[in-house]
Amino acid sequence: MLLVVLAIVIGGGIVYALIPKGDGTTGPDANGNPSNGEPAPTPRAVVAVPGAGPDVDTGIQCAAGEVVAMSATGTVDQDTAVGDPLFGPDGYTGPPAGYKAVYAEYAPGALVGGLLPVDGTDTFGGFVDDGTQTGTFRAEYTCPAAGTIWLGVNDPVLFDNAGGFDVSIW
Ligand SMILES: [Ca+2]
Repeated sequence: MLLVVLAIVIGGGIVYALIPKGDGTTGPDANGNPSNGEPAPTPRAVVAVPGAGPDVDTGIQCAAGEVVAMSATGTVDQDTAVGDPLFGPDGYTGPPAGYKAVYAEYAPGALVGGLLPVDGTDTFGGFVDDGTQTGTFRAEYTCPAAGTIWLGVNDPVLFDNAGGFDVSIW
């Protein structure tokens, strides 16, 4: 019996040692707990945002002032009729090239969102590559009021798009 207990203790130690400790900027701490507003171990929702729209009501509610962390992967073809490059959640970030945006303050084709029912005055964007070389982008949204988060693509012409983004909301 003592050997079994020792094996469990040793095994537990090995498992603990194998848990990624992180770099202090992403993910939970070594105990799996969120820290400093970092993403919780399991997202509240994983939402598919189609490049060809329409905008998605995520069903995720937030309180006024709440900071909601999100991560996103995927690419969108902004116009399947031409051979443009695919854009990630950060959209087109190069010099002006004629790409149009619904919200001029964010990059064309970027993953954007906002809050229902105050859509249009509370948008957010600014997803940035998290540097893990996995095509993962992150953003934090401070909810300006109580509401439900929506997500969409910053493109006024959606029907000619393809692809989409997968978004985890923490
Ligand atoms: Ca388009």
